[in-house]
Amino acid sequence: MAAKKVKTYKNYINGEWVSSHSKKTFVNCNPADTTDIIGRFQYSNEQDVNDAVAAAKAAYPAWRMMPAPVRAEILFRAGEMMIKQKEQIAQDMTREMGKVLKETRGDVQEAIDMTFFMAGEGRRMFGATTPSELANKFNMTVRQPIGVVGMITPWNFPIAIPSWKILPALICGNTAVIKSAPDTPLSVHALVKILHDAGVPKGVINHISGEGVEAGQPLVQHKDVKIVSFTGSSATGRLISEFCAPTFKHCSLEMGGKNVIMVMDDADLDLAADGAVWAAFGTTGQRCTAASRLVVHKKVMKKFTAKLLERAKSLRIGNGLDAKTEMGPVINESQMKKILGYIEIGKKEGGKLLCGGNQLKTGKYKNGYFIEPTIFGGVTEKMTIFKEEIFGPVTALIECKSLEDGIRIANNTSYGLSASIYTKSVNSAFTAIRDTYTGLFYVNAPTIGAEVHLPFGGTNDTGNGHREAGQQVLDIFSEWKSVYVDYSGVIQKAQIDD
Ligand code: UN1
Repeated sequence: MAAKKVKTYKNYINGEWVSSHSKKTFVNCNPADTTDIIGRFQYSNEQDVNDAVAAAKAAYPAWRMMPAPVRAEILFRAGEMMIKQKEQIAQDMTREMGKVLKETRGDVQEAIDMTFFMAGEGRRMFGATTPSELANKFNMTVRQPIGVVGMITPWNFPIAIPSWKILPALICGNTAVIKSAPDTPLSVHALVKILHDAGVPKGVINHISGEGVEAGQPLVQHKDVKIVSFTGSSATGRLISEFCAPTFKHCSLEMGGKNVIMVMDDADLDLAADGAVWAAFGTTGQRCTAASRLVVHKKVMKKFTAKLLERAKSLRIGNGLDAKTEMGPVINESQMKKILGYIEIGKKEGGKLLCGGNQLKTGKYKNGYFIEPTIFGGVTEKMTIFKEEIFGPVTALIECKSLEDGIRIANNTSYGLSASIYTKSVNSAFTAIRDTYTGLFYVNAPTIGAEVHLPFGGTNDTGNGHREAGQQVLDIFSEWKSVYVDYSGVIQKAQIDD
């Protein structure tokens, strides 16, 4: 039988599709069936990074000078093209990343939303005008772009997260180089191709595929890269922030989570169980917003657990391209091993395995990376599975005695991305909104599902104070300039008494 021809995809540098100087490629395969090869991608190295940054640097002056509404027109065109290609991109994304089609369509939709939102910013990007202390003087603030942005993106939202970075960076007038995650270069390739076709000038956006050490690190450390925007683990984020420190490079980090759903004794338990299953097992638990801690009031623990187990056990696991599938595989072998390792630790440390816990390896699962939806009961705050981000289909039930106890447990984490409460009491809801130290909070809704026009990010080890999405993202990709215009014609001295 003739082997199926595997397509080789190229880097995108200075408006052209080019091979890596390394002359090496890597294979991208479907995590639901590793015999299904998506394509070969460039194994980029420092020379490729240098080319891409040089192209971005050269393109910057003209792009900066293009009026923002004109830049926006190009982005609007890109958004329209994305709508047309949504289904194809989603199908490809399910093949390369594994999550179910409904979710990959959502991923593309999030990129579409971000494109239109940021294109709109082309006619806003508001600064402030404000009175002056002095007569005949006008004060205002304006945003200014910064230069070349280096972006490092993860595999769990293969197009949405790149769009959160590329679109705001471009609308502000910066140019960019993106290094895609080794597991999902095709989705970034598709996004960059659309930007190319929509008319983004050469050099404004550049894409290189490859690994962290060979391609990511030289990008972060490149002297002409002025801003680094990263989404990934806290460990890598810490390294990146150290690389950026010596030259005071701007650095925006979006990292891990150990998100929590609090279920109070007055909650609608069916609604809460539906939310917990979606937040814990949607995207196979591979969202930074996934609910890996379920803090449940002791009065309803038994009832809630029964409802949760019933739902989790009935989830249909399989290839995300099959419309009936509700949960796909995990991304790759090393992640699978890591997750299974956490399950072992959970058992050893005394967690009670209530369902799942196993790799699925026979029949239709035999060529993929499948793990059952896994729920631990009786989890305490000392256990590793309470503390560490697992990034897989594993969640933990922890008992609380009251609202205050629940909030205390929720806050007992080194992260701080997303939290939620299920309750019918407006007083409990507002108390939890106020006292839970996270960047996102949901009432009677799961921890996942942020919308693009609100700021996204977290506290503690989840971030370094920045917010992506919302208008707040513009603060990552531009700098404020305070402008004073004195039209008095005489010397006026601020803060000096006559
Ligand atoms: C992520 O997992 O890194 O709120 C992003 C959500 C999605 C984005 C998740 N809109 O779950």
